[in-house]
Amino acid sequence: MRVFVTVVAVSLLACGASDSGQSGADSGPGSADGGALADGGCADCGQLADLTLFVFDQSNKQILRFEDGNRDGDMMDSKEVSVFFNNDAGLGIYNSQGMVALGSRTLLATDNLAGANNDDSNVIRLDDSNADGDAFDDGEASYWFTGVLPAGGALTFPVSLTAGPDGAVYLVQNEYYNTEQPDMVYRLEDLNGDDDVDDEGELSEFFDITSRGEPIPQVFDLDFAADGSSYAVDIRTPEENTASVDRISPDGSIMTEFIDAVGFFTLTQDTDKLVFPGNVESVAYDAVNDELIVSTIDLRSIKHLVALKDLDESGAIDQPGELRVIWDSEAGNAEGFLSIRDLHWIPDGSLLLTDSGAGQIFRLVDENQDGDFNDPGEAISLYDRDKAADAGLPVSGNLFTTAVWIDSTR
Ligand SMILES: [Ca+2]
Ligand SMILES: [Ca+2]
Ligand SMILES: [Ca+2]
Ligand SMILES: [Ca+2]
Repeated sequence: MRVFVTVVAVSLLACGASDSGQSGADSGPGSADGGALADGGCADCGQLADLTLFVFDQSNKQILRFEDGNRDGDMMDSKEVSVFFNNDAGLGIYNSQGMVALGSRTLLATDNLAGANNDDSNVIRLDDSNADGDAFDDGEASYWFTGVLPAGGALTFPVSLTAGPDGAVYLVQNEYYNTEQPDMVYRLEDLNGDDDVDDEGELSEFFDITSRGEPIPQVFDLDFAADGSSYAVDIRTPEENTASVDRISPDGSIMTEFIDAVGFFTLTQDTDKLVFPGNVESVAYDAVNDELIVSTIDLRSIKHLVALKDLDESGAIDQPGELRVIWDSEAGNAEGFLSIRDLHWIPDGSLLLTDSGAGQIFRLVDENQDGDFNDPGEAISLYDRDKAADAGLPVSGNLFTTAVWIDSTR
């Protein structure tokens, strides 16, 4: 049985500081002023105020911004969705696979194949300083990281961008398509506050994924726990059922396997919900329960969310009771659900799911507090592209990487 605790104050990690206005007076990721949350659990179901989402729409090469302006529990009302940035503007955004929100109107976004010739990879900083819902105005878009690497050469294929608990931002470079550069986790921090990381000491190598040897882990998502450990989705060769979640130590010295596909299957205790992961997709750290939430795509096309907690501190998920299935797409009442592209934990205990294929965003809330999100009414639709046109909102294509900013709750 999972019991949500009352949250008095939580370090919001990648999420936000208390910032009641919409002025862009933002704090950085992991900022010390954290943010005080009211009662967690169901008192706030569907009413998480000041939740801002940025989602990359891969089909239309644009970033959409979502907010629940009228506080009715969805992001489907007038002016609640806007085109924040696209590939028509100067710097452009062609394909983002990693974004970090620095505020309700400030965003870092990786771009593969950026620019007029779609040839450079970088990280851009978008700041809607005039608060008109986009970053198209003068001075609102700039390079945060131009892509020049410390060991020479340039960034080629960033696949993830994550805020760490130390205030730095971590970028995963995955050379899936060539071997020009090593696969690497880079640490980026704007030490001098000039809104870029191109100054001395602002960029360093955190973990060399290539150093793990063959088969080189194919990392496509990364999230941090409070102790500085980071957890990576490693898809390697799904056809051989070798998908795993890997753990990088807080000092970046070693990567070990946290759980593999066999572990997912053998440690599923509820035989009605056996997990046969053909792939793992996204990870999110739950700071209240100190556990890792992982999304998997089953060989039977069922999607699962699994909660992992290393109870005996062996460094791996290897005991019964260390794995719980908390949602699955068969039982989970998420109408029309097709595919998980991104997963975020919210400090009131809810989870955000970005459904790529169907163009939907769900918020999962454990209304009856029975430890899962499978009960009626527990999958709340925040956005549904099939209904967006009727509401006069931008109609998305395939929704991709998602960044979350949280100001406060009522
Ligand atoms: Ca609304
Ligand atoms: Ca603007
Ligand atoms: Ca700087
Ligand atoms: Ca439930």
